[in-house]
Amino acid sequence: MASPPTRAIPAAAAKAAAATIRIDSHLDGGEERSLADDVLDGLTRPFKELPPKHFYDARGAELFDRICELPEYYPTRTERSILEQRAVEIAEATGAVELVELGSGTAAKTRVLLDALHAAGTLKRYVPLDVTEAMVRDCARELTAEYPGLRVHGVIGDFERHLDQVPEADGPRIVAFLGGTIGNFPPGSRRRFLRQIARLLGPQDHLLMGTDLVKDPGVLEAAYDDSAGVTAEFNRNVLRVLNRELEADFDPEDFEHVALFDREHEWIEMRLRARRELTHTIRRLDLEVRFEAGEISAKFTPERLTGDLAAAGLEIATWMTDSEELFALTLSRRSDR
Ligand code: AVJ
Repeated sequence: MASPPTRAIPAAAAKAAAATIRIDSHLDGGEERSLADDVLDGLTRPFKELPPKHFYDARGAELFDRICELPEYYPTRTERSILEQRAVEIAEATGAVELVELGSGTAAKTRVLLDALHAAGTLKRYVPLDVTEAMVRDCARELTAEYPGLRVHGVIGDFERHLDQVPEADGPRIVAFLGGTIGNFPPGSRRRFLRQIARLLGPQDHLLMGTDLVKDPGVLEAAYDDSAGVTAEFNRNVLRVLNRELEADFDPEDFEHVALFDREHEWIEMRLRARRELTHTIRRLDLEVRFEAGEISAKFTPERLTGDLAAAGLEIATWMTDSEELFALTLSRRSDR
């Protein structure tokens, strides 16, 4: 296992580390426009919806970290345990010299993979892509201290807009997209996004992706409506984001959190349902809305995942799951290599 994050780094070591860290920022204020545009689109539809990325302000990110620790929310710990069991095999199968991670966050699970690649002696570079600059910088500093010789090239941006800013590969690479986040894309955008990811892959590269699997609806619904109410609070937090960023006037307590598994689409739908007839104004957008809004988290069968990957020109090389088949990690390659 990796040692805990190093806090005090001797001056000489810090200087050496600095030389191995490069960070490019591509944030340009487009994020604010994208919130306004997404809200205008999403909340004027007959079935209102908001893209999940807007749920993750500082408080949202904190609440999501708490979700990951909940007894009902199995995806995080299950994915981690699959990674722990298969990391050595992944390192061997890919021979990767670099790891690109989309939505890297604190890179908590990534360390399992970096350990294996480092031990295999192939690892040269880590390329985290994330919107939160402070997280990319902290994690670059920690990882260069933990893994001697590792270079970190951080890309600060939105993985839906800045994939083309990922540097050219330095050798065989793994592009990791963990956490089941692919499930937050509706089917058409999901395939479009997988196609963009596929463009980052050369013939010798792999996509390592985590996907939550279809299972007993009771288990799924509990994972998205926990008894401690943390997921409800996470969902309602988006209303605080709208209040702050777009001068809206929502009282989060007016809304109840609902999580339902839609068997036909095979996704969890999280909704905010107004407890009574309410009309709200979003001042910055000059918009009045009557409310029920939500987001989705799709669950996969092997068939659906194979189909989505095929539409992006990818095929599964290795399918990895836990003993209860709750969650899957897949290594995929270009089908035309
Ligand atoms: C981090 C996006 C994968 O869909 O399971 C969890 C987000 N939202 N509970 C998921 C989430 C409410 C999570 N992802």
